[in-house]
Amino acid sequence: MVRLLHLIAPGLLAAAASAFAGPQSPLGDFITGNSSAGTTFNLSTLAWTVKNTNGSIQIPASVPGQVHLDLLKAGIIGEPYVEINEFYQRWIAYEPTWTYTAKIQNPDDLRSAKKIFLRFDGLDTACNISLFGQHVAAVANQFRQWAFDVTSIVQSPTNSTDRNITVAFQSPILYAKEVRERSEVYPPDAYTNQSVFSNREYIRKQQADFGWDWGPAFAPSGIWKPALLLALGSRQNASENQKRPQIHELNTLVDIYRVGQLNNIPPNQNANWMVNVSAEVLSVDTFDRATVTLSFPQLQVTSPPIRVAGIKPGRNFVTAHFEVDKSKPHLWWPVHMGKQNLYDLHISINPQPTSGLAPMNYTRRTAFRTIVLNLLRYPDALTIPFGGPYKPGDQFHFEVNGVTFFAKGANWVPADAFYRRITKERRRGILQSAVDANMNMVRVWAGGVYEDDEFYDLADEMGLLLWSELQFSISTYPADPAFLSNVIPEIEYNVRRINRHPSLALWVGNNEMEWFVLGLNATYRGAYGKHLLDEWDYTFVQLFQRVILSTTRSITYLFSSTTQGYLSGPDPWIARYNNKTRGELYGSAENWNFGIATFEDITRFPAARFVNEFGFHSMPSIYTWDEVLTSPSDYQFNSSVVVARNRKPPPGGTAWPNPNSPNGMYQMTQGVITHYPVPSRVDQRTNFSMWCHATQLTQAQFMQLQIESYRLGSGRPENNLGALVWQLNDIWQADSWSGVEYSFRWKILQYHLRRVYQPVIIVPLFNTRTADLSVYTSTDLRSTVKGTASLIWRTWQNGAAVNSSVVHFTTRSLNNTLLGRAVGLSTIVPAGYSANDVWLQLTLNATDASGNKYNHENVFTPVKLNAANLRDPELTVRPQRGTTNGIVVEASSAAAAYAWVDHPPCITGHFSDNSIFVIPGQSRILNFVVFENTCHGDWRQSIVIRSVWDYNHEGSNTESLGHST
Ligand code: BMA
Repeated sequence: MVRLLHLIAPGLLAAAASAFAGPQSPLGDFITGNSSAGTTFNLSTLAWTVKNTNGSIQIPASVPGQVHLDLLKAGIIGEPYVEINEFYQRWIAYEPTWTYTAKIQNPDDLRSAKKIFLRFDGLDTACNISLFGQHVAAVANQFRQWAFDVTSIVQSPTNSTDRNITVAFQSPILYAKEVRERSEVYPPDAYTNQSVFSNREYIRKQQADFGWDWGPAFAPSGIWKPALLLALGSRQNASENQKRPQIHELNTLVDIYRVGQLNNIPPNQNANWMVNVSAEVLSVDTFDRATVTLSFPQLQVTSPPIRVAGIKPGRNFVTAHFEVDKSKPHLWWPVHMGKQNLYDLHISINPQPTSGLAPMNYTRRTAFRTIVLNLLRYPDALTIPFGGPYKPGDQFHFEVNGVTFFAKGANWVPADAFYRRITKERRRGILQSAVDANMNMVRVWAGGVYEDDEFYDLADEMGLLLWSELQFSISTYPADPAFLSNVIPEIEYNVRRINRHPSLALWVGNNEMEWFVLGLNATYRGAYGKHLLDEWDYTFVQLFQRVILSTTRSITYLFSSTTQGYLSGPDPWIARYNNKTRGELYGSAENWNFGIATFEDITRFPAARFVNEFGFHSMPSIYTWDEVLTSPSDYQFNSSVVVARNRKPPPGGTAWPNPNSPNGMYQMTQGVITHYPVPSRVDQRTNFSMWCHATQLTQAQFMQLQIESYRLGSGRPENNLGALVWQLNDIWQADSWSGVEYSFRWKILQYHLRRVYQPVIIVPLFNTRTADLSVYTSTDLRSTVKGTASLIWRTWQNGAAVNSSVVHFTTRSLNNTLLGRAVGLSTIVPAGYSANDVWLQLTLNATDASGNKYNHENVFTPVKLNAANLRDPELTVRPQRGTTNGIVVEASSAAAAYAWVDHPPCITGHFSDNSIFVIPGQSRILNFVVFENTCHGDWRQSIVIRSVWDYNHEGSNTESLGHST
């Protein structure tokens, strides 16, 4: 078979690509000067309107913006997230055309420029652009930046009256369908996983816009990123020309690596640094003696002027590199491993030295670090620095600055279905929630967008590593020239843009597609199955790898998120697929088990090098529901509004409400009734709240159990060095796998993650099949820790200690220590006590080699809490005197299981701890870490407290749950 796709040589495509990129320039009306922006006209300052196909709707519009948000502002629609508005608002995505128009008031000001370009940092998605009545371009890729030479249109308009700029968006749903229908080479039975609307794989648009198994389907359109008109140079005279910028920066790759470094391979940490800069610029003229000067003012390091190849009119890559002595910069480290040293890199491009033309100067913040995902085979003769003995096979772990570490984290999904309303504070709040939960890594999952620089900047500052993905997710994607020639510039643009950020940890080709395509390969078998796999291999393993590896030297490329990794490499890297040797271990794993009866079975957890997805869904809190439910009758676990928002499993089509919801609701219900007293409160609202809480407790316990097991994996033959929970955040207010709700409120999970991701932990690992309880310590610190652990059996009745022991331990880096073991409940539980009456409190205090102190607390309940003889703990909470954010939690009569405090909605942030066991006589002080406080008066007057006891007992102070303000 002739494979059309081989006709495309990546290098050629790269050269022909018209993707332009760039961190946002200082914007404003006709800013003149020697800025990197040149003379720019910010199109967002125009009076835009947007209208539907027949003009029956015509309203003011925002640029950047999205049509749903314009309609909301104009009062045409209500808040899309409220009740079932998502369903009522589907027509917006089906509307054939949304046309954005604005009049450019002052075109005469542009007449003197030598060249005029129209620059869009993002258009979502398929649209026709015209200016002054003339066609400029038709484009269809949300993730690219565009720049068009419109000099002749502006300076010699054919239409004497039309002074409009117009961007007409086609319905993304109709566009995707059309592309599919006219396709000749695409898989005829391409399978779109997860979505409500079909054919998402045919449009380069956020894939979750078409619906996902935790989110709505709005498929918004709009000019979603800034838009500029650029006037470069002057046609008038030489002296005028000297004042006007000759070049304009679109996007700059900053690639800092150790001299001799190759992608995917741990570099020599003693080598000097190479700083490679490649600026993508627009130029008005030919400049054949241009120079670039690079400097780090904070380091007092400056390169000599570096001659660059001739710059031509139009689009150019200006590339220069210089070496920085290894002793000069301080390294950038992830959080908890060291400081986040960041440096400004000054870039000066001098188009024509001695000509009097002004150089273009700008700054990019960056850092010095190496980060590698080590996928190489374990050496045969193993000297084991940590853990072991190893299971042979391939490695799968990150090394930052040559240091191997355990990646602790979660998966990021789009923080709103409408990108334009994701504020910096929202991003900061969620990323800070990751850091505060002791995570060091977040996976930017492949069904959203390539996040922008603000997102990576925050992560750079916080020391959060970002496992980043190309935006392709579980489907079969076209591989024909038209598709690939649109996608390669998309990848180049984003890889170049993001590369300067030290938080960038990895590029992965897509979400879960190795598994998906191997499945198709097995289903179809024969020639067609082979075709699908070959085509995928060509695109994601070979082509994208070449694109990324020819763009950056500092980052690892992995072709799929969950994978068996590479069979061989590095030149070229070849995928392993099913080419495995028995007894060996490769790649990363996921764990998806929704069978409640078995999910505590630790023997079913994957023994893998790295587990990059595992999760269970739960309800958000009542406070988050309050944002979108409007009728008291909605406040029931199975009310139609609540069920309609459940997307697990997804509908797999436009059927509404989701016909598969009962399945997901059943799983959550089973999780609750299998483990806890069944919530049965008289007040409907309180009962709903208890149910939501109980689903969260199910989720939190299940995740904690897995992470404990994966962390112990660092000292076992699988040498597990990563656990990323599915998922960190939410796109809207609904049940999902998240640890942080849309309202920022931490679910129970997030508090349990904060504990289980601590550097030194104590783990009661219980095998439900054999009733084997083994208590371990484990650490991911770089040094050995020493300490003591105390194990105290207590009663539910009054929390009294009935048996206790103290164990001294030493635990090596990335390793475990077995403190004790007992088999069989009758042996485990202290003599004379029933398993239903007691629980085990485990605490540790440890010190590392530098004298830093650590502690951790855990519990083991020998029976499920619905079988435990719980008593009313008579919980109380009060403000801690002399503080503004401290509270005191006390149990006056019995031990409280998973005591939980809720803060009012007027304050965001999280408590220092929550979901804790409280013992009579031992008050617990919790501090609130405030993100934002808009409460009137002391917010602590409105705290609500509960524990598992309250699920099915009246009389506590929880009746008014959520009503506080
Ligand atoms: C994983 C993800 C997502 C999905 C999640 C929950 O596989 O990659 O596609 O939302 O599972 O089903």
